[in-house]
Amino acid sequence: MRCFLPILFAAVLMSPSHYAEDGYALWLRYPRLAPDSTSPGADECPRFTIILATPTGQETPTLALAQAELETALRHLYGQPPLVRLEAVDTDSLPYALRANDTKAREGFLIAPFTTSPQNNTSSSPVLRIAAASDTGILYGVFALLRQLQLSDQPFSNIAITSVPSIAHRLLNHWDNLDGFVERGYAGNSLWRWEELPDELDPRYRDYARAMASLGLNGTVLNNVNADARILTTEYLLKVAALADLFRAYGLRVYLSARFSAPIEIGELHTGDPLATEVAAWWRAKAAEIYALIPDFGGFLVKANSEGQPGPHDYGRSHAEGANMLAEALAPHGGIVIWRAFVYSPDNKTDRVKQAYNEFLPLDGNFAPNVVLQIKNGPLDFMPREPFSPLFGAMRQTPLAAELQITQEYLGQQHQVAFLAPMWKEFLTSETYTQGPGSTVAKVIDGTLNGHPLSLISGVANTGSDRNWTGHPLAQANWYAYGRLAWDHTLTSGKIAHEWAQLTFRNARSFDPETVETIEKLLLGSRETVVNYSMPLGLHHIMATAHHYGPGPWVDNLHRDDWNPTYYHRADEQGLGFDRTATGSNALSQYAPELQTLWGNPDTCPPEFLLWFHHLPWDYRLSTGHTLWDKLCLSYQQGVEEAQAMLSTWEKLAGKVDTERFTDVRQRLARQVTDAITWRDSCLLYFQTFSKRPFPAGVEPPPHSLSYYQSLRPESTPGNP
Ligand code: BDP
Repeated sequence: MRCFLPILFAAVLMSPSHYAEDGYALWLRYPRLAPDSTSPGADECPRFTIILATPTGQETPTLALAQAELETALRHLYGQPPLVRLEAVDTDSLPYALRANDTKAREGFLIAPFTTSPQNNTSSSPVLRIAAASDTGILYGVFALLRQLQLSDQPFSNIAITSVPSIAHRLLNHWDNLDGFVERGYAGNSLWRWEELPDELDPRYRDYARAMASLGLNGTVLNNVNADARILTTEYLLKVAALADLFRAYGLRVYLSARFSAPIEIGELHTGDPLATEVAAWWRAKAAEIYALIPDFGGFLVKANSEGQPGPHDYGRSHAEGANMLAEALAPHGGIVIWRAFVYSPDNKTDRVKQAYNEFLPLDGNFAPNVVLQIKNGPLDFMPREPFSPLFGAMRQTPLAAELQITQEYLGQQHQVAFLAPMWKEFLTSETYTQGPGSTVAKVIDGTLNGHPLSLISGVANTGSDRNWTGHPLAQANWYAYGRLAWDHTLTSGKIAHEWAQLTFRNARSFDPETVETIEKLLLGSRETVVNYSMPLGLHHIMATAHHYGPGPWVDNLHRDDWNPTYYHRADEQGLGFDRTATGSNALSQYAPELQTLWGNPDTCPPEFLLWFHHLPWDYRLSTGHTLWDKLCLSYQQGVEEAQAMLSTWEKLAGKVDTERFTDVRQRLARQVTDAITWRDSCLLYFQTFSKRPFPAGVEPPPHSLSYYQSLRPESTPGNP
């Protein structure tokens, strides 16, 4: 061990986390590990050799980043930088999965012990080879290797991984405005300093791109879906190009949210009609201008005719006509249009959750091949729990992308822990039954079920200018989980939680696997806890107005009926819940017959969707033997108790987690307990005005009256536009 001490000292000085654990380093902390004990001469500082093999074998900016990452990481992990060699590989010798001529194969990688020509291995230390059909594949392979080294006690020389992403386009969507405000952002301001660009480049842009590459995320939409047309002016495009230039080597492509009325607002046209020749010509010219500046520009994300945004309906045209006009402008350059399906109209009295299906299903087959329809996971709006949007099972001829919300708009924002992998897995593994059992949502999105080469997933970012990127230190786990699932949707929540906890909290000098296990368990139960104390049993949209933080089940005075919580819970003296069966809105009819049968009968409907699909009497008896009223009360109570348990679990980690992050998380968990109690007491007192029943045993009586809870106003609510 003699050579480790001075190197350790140097490593600490250079470590990305030498500031104390402020969270900036994310899951890329590279703490010192013990040397690979199985390597010959381990206690003499093993010097690993890593071969990076691409078809050309030539140095590129991406390969330079890959080498630098290996050097920094291994110096920190083992006290020795590796020997890195570039080599050419014959593509035909790569595994079949890496040879296909598509994005997924190109971005895949192979990591294997190098055994073919031992004579080339002049040292006795281990040699690994990372091979890929592209240099981006190599960079992803490097991050996978570094992750693996920190996770397993596998000797370096045994690591063998072949991996190809499930989905071709893996994006973050930033809801960032040009003035730095982040809509539904709870971690400070935008990362993009538009006023400084293009001349000044914040070093943080590189750290962002590196974090994205470490997860295999390959696209970023820089601006809010409620778009400002100015992003498409030459002045802003130059700024966008500066970011794109910087992100390119990390395999990260830039996309922009485009405002449909931009030709009027910044182009001096009098119309934005997609069928007007001058409008199509304007977009063609705009696309040409963009690609001249940003040759690998990804494409446009569009929110049209939704919540006041302009769109093709303004001219009596369909969503397909609008999307196809933009698609035609981008097609010659290889760009795509990501058209959002989050539409519902103020004049439409149909159950809001049915509207997107009604709007888009008739258009199936009418979209250009470079259009992908981006659909939120549920048919309403990122609630703590929703069934999957029925469009995923219905639109077979259009590539469908999932939009997930990483930022916790409805799940406690920056104050509460809600690890979202279990929610996303629930969605991805949902059966659509389109082609019988096994027709999961994941297979729709990855393009395999309906045979679409274009596949895409988007996550609404939870990043911001806060030093730790995500506000709540544990919310980093959601950025991580999103990236890992976008790469491989078959990963389990447990594995992802374990990886993240170990990479983020491992401290080699006092490594305690129990700490990692405790954090992992806390994460895994956290989303269900939030559901229990806020919207259990399929309740939805009963949050406070505008800022969406905390309870507001009593709200009934908003100018749009379908923004009112009372529209959704439908509490009355008879009972609670939204009847979406044939006797109600019949939203159920938008799902496959198998699901209609299962969900249509309250006795077989899973309890978590009960009040989503049914209006049930207060005395309705659940399979657990409880009445609906008692079960509702007990669910809220359970949520509170689980929040309290999370706090006491965390408190046991005192001294095991660094003080900075320990204290920050402890404070937020204490706040979460208070918030959970407020949710429980507000909702139960309010629903009790209808049920007129006492609280069952075990439910703590609220200390205040309903009017007290109705008068509460949070002090400051970031992210509210
Ligand atoms: C809602 C948000 C709103 C977004 C909208 C959207 O409250 O800020 O603009 O979704 O996705 O959840 O377009």
